[in-house]
Amino acid sequence: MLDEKLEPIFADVLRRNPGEDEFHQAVREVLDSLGAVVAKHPHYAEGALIERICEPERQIIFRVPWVDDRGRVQINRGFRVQFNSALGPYKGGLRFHPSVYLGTIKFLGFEQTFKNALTGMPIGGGKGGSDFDPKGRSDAEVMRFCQSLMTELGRHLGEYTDVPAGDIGVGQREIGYMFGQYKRITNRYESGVLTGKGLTWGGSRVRTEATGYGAVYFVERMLQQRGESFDGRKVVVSGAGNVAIYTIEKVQQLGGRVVACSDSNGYVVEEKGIDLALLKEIKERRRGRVADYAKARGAGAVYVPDGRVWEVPADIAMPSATQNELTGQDARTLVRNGVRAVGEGANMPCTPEAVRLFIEGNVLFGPGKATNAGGVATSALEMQQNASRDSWSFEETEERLATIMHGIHDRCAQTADEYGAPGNYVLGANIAGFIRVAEAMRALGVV
Ligand code: NDP
Ligand code: 2IT
Repeated sequence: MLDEKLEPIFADVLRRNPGEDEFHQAVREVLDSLGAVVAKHPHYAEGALIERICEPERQIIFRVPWVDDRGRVQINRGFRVQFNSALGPYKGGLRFHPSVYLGTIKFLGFEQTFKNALTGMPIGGGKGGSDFDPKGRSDAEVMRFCQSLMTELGRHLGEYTDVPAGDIGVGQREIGYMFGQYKRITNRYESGVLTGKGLTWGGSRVRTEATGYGAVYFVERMLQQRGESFDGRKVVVSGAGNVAIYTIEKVQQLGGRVVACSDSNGYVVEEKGIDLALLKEIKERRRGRVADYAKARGAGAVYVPDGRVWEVPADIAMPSATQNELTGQDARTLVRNGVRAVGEGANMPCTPEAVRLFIEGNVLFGPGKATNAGGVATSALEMQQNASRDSWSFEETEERLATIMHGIHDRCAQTADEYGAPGNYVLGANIAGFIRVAEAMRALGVV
């Protein structure tokens, strides 16, 4: 049940944003946590502050025409939702996936606003992307698409205005093509306009690893609260992209054994542990599939097409693929198999029912907006290096990332304690993120 002050706000969100289920879900989860805040501090419900937080500052939708390798004209739709700039320039990734529509980008931009606030860094929230499907496209096609997208998007960006990065389907290759086009259009080497750049052209060390590493740091800190660690633990990771790969890497460094990972076609399970060097070779260099990995491994690995990776028994689960990939049914299976901790590497991968089952089952649960904040935090470190024309070592940058993740963990834990829900990181993250954004918005007036 929503607080009676928040009920009409949510009703309005439903009415004004029809058909955007993921956006409704993300807003609902935050509003569910805010009842305790408006009860304790009624001023946060004044001045339509919460209504304003739920309404993006600007939503941009545009046509992206490009020519494929056979000379045919293709049309995609581009989006940028500039959600909230109270704390700094809009900051958040671009997602290229055929499922992308306005509701996807709005839910991600909304989540990003609170996530970015939690990092304590001066970044507002935004998100963008396209329904373009990079799978099976040549480098040249990807380049032409990225250039066309940036020709239109570029006018809305700037290092003090809006700073995109990668997300699903967008990695260093795409950031490179977009940065090149932005540089050409503006005739400026404005490094700080995009993050996730390559090391020779303004990128930061550790940005590639940051989301996965950060998620593992967060879960490690949660485990420490119960006197536990990754050492000797069995871990299941979903996805096999950027976040999944560097989650696996850090888990292995901490002595854990990752026994399964997946993509949208199926999962691979390997009791001895995933061979990360081979997985990287197949995913990062050959742009192959998890099935190719399983085939290359032979007898030790079992590939399960169309299966649910959460069937594999694990002590720790790290969903790192996409939204709503872990359902109530999956949560029941995981709890039955004795899962002790779940850390969301992806954005909103667990359905509301799954989240409820984990919390009720006393499973340590790290929500995405806290657990996966290491990516955007390291993007903010990249902006910092660009602004000072500096470049830090791997060790220094990773140290900063670890400190930031521990800070986020502790802020969420303390806030949960303060609001009488010890150990509830969902409540802690939503409230701590909200208060930071809300304080800035109050100070800046009705804008
Ligand atoms: P990638 O594109 O590198 O990898 C995505 C992975 O998830 C792939 O294995 C992909 O499989 C799988 N996947 C994507 N969509 C679906 C789907 N509809 N069903 C099943 N599997 C799917 O993306 P990232 O690793 O960067 O992103 C993963 C998640 O992490 C996303 O939720 C993203 O928003 C979040 N995130 C990313 C950050 C970053 O810095 N990159 C930062 C914070 C959060 P397939 O190849 O079959 O599509
Ligand atoms: O969801 C996310 O936090 C990201 N995709 C990273 C955003 C960023 O600006 O680095």
